[in-house]
Amino acid sequence: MHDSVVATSRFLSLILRHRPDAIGLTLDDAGWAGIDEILRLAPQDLRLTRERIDRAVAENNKQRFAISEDGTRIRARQGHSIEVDLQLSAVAPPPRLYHGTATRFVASIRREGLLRRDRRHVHLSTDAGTAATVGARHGKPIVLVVRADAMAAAGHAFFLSENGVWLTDAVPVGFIDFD
Ligand code: HQG
Repeated sequence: MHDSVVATSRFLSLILRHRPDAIGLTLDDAGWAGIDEILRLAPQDLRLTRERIDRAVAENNKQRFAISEDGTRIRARQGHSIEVDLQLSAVAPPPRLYHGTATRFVASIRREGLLRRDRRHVHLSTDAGTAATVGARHGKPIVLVVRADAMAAAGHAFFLSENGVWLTDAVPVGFIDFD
């Protein structure tokens, strides 16, 4: 992605997932914010424009953001730490899902299972390669295999974000393969 697209994407992630208050923005219950309001409140030095927002949405490597059908609002598709209701319905997961983490977290995960930590959900990928990239953000990566079919059969709900990330509340240790 181009530098200005990355800068815009980072800013949008910050205000739409974690800190809308940083610029005095308010999100609705489903995480949507008015694009004109963002343009009004964004720091001047970011030189944010409607065109830059549209480009950051279109060229985003993970399709992190969605614009409403009428073109006036924007939200993040997943990754929130603030409370939002994305209005996703529970769906049956594939048999196996993958979670990338850092080796230094493994001992704790063996004790507690996967916890959502600061986010609304535990994030899981359909392929091990994507999970390895996610894990590398935290240190030496390791990919854990989640037996999602057994979890679903045991009554755990799974959600699929609009950009293909699988979400669940927590993964008990009994459903994780560590090797
Ligand atoms: C770890 C990015 C110790 C967990 C990615 C992870 C993803 C534990 C870290 C999305 C634990 C939380 C989310 C336990 C979980 N003990 N550590 N019991 N349970 N952890 O960033 O999954 O690029 O909140 O393994 O691509 O790394 O921003 O979660 O290492 O989709 O769109 O606690 O963020 O998306 O870290 O990443 P994070 P994540 P974007």
